[in-house]
Amino acid sequence: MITFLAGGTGTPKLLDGLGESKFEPRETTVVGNTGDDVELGGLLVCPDLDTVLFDGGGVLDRERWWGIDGDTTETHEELHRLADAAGLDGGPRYLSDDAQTAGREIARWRRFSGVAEFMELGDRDRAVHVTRTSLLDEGRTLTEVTRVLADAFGLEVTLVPMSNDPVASVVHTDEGPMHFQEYWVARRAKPSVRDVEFRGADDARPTDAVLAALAAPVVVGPSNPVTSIGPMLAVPGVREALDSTPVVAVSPFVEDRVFSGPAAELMRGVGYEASTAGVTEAYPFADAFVLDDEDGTELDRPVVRTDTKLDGPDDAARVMGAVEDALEAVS
Ligand code: FO1
Repeated sequence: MITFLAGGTGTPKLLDGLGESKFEPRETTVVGNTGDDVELGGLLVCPDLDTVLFDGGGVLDRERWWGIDGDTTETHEELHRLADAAGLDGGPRYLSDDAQTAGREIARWRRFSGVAEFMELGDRDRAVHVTRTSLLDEGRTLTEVTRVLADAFGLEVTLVPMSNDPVASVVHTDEGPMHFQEYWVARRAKPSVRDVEFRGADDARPTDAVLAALAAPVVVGPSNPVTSIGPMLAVPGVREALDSTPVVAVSPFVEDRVFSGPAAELMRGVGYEASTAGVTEAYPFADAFVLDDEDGTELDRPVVRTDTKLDGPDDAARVMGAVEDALEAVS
């Protein structure tokens, strides 16, 4: 058994190397970040779960690493196809009386109007959000809904959200607090970051599935340590679980250079150096690291070096090989 902590694009890109590795997809659990999630026009959008979902299902737009490749406007047909694929009965599916009047707790602190929708939702992508949100409204947990969607997309790995409770990544900037998606998609990471808050995390619980997954050796892929991995670490019990199991982390930096995304600004914003050294400080539970060949950072923990660029399946297989070697050194 092996568990990956995934958010953004770094870990999903690494997961492309699973097929070439000694890790069995059927014995692999991917714990997905949900701090990035938003409710948009009443639909719960879970970008980090969906990247793994779409990649595993072979439909990911691999230029952007989000959304569905070649998405169209055939929303209605897609909703029916997806419901069929998931084995869900047709409608009308009237929600319980309680649900008609109660707000959706999972969407707390991240609700946006759909007017002038600030994130682009493709039509087939939207069908996933409609299905997810509707199943939540029918009373299923995010973990259960994610399993239904994973079956519909034919995922080999087990994909679980980090919690069934709401945790919202709120970036505190010089222009005020804003949800991560507003900071990243609408503002293109322009405002300067003063802090990052994981609102709701103190009251959130890791699910039994997450705790069981964290009893296995864990790989923290080269995701953004602050907004992709940070929300998971903020959920009570997760750090303790990581302290008690072998953990290998792949640095998303080459010394102080980052491959993509706003990781550097966010790291500085929360008081870490924007570098591999900062990542090792953020991950005190990591027993070993995979660093780039050109990364000379000296560590007090075992290091396996390789070219950590992830531009395709060959790269992913190579970095996954380094992860295997690092895990062997600490297991
Ligand atoms: N990223 C963008 O830069 N612009 C978008 O309009 C956008 C829409 C979007 C819709 C669904 C989805 O699952 C992801 C989407 N993303 C978009 C990516 C997303 O903002 C981030 O890259 C992730 O949250 C980081 O993990």
